[in-house]
Amino acid sequence: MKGMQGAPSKYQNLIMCYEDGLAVMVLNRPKALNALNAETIDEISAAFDEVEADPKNRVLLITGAGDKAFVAGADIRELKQCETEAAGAAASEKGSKLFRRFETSRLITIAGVNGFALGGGMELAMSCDFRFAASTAMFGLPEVGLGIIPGYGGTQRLARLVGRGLAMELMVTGRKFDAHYALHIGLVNRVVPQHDLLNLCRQVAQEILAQAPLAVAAAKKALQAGADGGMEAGLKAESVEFGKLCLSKDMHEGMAAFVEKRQAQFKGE
Ligand code: CO8
Repeated sequence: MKGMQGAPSKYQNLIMCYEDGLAVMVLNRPKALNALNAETIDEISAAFDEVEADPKNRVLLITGAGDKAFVAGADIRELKQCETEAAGAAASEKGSKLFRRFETSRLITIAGVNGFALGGGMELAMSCDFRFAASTAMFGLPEVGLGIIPGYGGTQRLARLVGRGLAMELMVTGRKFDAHYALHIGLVNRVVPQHDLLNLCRQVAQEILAQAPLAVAAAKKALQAGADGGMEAGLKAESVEFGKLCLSKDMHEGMAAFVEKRQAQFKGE
């Protein structure tokens, strides 16, 4: 993404920026269109630990460097070396466990899809809480054309996002599709011109950051509990989380601010 390249980074394939509660993770491996090799998966994992460890960070935006690609998939040259059943299963599980953390984390994760989001790249975007896309973005799960299947949770998440029939069609044809089609099927929340994508993501992040931190995390937890365990589990989690929030200082602040007609000053307590 423009404006994000060239910053010094302790990572080989990532650039991290921190902006008052918003952490921005830029996948930056231009020679392979930001494809995910094992090193990049390890770096995403380490950077995610770093973001989560600091309570100041509440929203994580993931995007790709450059104009062309979000992430063009798992690294095919590296995957080609995967010749045993155990190695394949382990590589899949490693990425899968990492992406699952985006769903179970207290952080709200946004994918800013700025170009190709194919295979593992689309799987990464799908594991975020929601997605915005540049009008130039292209999506697809082309794995079956390589003799494999999505291995980072894509066989499960696409059906949950767009419904079983459509997910099956897209997955077994390996067909690529554009941002407008992604919007049409509900895979992304909004499509904007490439140059507006980062601003849109920042603006929505600011909207989230203005809310009570514990309430935002609790809302995500309840929604995820229902997505994972069904309606009963979700409703149970909702009540439990609601109860916990009644003990929070922020609830009292939010309601006092309403009554006193002023802006709430939340502390995340
Ligand atoms: N892996 C490795 N290198 C890649 C990848 C990739 N996924 N995608 C692009 N590159 C490299 C190209 O090889 C090329 O390098 P070089 O210049 O050295 O030849 C460079 O990036 C630029 O790419 P192109 O020249 O191909 O650019 P084009 O504009 O012509 O095409 C495309 C862009 C359409 C995105 C094309 O590059 C493409 O089709 N890429 C592959 C997309 C794909 O099939 N992705 C799925 C990969 S499999 C996967 O993601 C499985 C996930 C689950 C794994 C679980 C176990 C680990």
